[in-house]
Amino acid sequence: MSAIRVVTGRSLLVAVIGLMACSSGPTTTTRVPVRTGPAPARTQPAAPAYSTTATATMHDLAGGRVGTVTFTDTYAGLLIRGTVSELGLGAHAIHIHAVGRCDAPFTTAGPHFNPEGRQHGFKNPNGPHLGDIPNIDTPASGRLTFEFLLPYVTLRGKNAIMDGDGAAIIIHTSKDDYVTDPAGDSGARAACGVITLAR
Ligand SMILES: [Cu+2]
Ligand SMILES: [Zn+2]
Repeated sequence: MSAIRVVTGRSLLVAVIGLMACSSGPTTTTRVPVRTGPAPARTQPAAPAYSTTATATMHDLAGGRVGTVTFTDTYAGLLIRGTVSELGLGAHAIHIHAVGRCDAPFTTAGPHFNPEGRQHGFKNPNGPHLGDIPNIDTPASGRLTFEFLLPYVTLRGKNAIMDGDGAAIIIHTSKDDYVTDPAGDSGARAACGVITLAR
């Protein structure tokens, strides 16, 4: 109880000093605007700089639809979420390629997205490409859902993958060894999706 009394006493003291300062200072009057009428409408907070989204529909070499991937710019990087099937059991490389074209056998998607001119692979001392992504691993059910965050890439901000010629996401037949330039010894391109900005 004594602690409360001390605090109350201090508050009073501050209030008294404040009053004295006001009365002893120059005679300026501070007018506090008094609002009349209805409250002003709240303005919406500014939209976040990173809120852009995009999607890609994955097709295999025969043109069959094998999955979808969504992309979202976040304050932490590019969030990638996907569901794929019909890829075959086991690990597969997955990368963002530099061109938004998926004509079988998907060579039109170009090399990995690589705006910094580095080599391929997380374990490569001269790497990685900014389009490199960790492997995905298809379970026995054949259906796989995955999520990745690429911290140095955006859709429309710094290191934007959606540049003049767009971008594609490709899944390979084999896994990425994370070191062999230029594509991690990951085999043929098995599925491809053109990344398309949401409208
Ligand atoms: Cu690739
Ligand atoms: Zn790469």
